[in-house]
Amino acid sequence: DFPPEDSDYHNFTELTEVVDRTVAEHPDIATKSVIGSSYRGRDLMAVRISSDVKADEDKPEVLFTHSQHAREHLTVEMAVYLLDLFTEGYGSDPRITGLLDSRVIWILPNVNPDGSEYDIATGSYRHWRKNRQPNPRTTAIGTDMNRNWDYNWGCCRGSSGLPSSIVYRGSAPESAPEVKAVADFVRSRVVDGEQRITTAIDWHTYGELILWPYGYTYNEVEPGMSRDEYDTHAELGRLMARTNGYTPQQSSDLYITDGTINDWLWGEQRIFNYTFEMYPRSAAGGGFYPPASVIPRETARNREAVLQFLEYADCPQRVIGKEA
Ligand code: 0X9
Ligand code: ZN
Repeated sequence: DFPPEDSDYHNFTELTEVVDRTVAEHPDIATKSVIGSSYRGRDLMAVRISSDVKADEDKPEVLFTHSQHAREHLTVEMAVYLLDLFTEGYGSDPRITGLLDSRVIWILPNVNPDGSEYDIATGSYRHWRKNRQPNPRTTAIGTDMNRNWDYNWGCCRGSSGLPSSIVYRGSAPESAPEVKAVADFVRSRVVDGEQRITTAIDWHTYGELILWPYGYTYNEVEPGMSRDEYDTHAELGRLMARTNGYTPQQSSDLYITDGTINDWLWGEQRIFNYTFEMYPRSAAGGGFYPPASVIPRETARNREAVLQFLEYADCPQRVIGKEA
């Protein structure tokens, strides 16, 4: 489990309890579904939050994915914060009430539960990143889920073909069962040929960054990313960054990556999307393991960014003055 001084962090059992309690207390607006299983058989949970004031067909959907990387435990706390923010805010905070009346929110609070649990199992952090899926013909365990998505997989030296690497891309796109399950879930939101999810944030640590696609190329405009689409990502990213003090930039400005969820969500699904790299800014702030005392501050720090993000979910291009 977490070390005693970090017991405010939620392990997977505690996270499941929070989810179950939240939906039990707010059955009118929150429902849990299990979208698949991890390699070791843990539930991959999705929480849907929305009111039924408006027909679903008229509501854009927003996706939040958390904890692709095992050691990035603060992102699970971000999911817990969002669950509470939306369910407690509905009916009491007019802005949140309006958003839940007009949007469908999907929170996937831990898409890599095997990795998270492995990271804390001995009581001392193991700095684990990948999932816990064995690889054939080697003792090296795990695939980096954020190199396993089916868009330009392995294209550009932004991942590794070696199972021992921390950025191992897996044996094939979606070879990680967790990635396959989340990708299937996203594909299942295509209704009548239209992807209902318009916008998404994938939560990571650390660096205090807001990153937008593509990660596989340094170019801003590429096949499938027009100037307006790039500018929409950049403008909305900068707008959100003004509220939390993070640094906004294209993903590849950090380093080249391929097979990430960001590139897949945009390249394959046309979902405007970001990676948020949470606290700390540098290793000095505790790296992947900041003290539990920062959880309230560093989750609430993203409140305004998330609410503005939801406000643009009906038409992200509005941020550059172009209603698509
Ligand atoms: O390398 C990653 O997967 C992310 N950073 S982390 O330190 N959390 O591992 C960054 C992914 C950013 N997205 C793209 N470059 N597309
Ligand atoms: Zn990460």
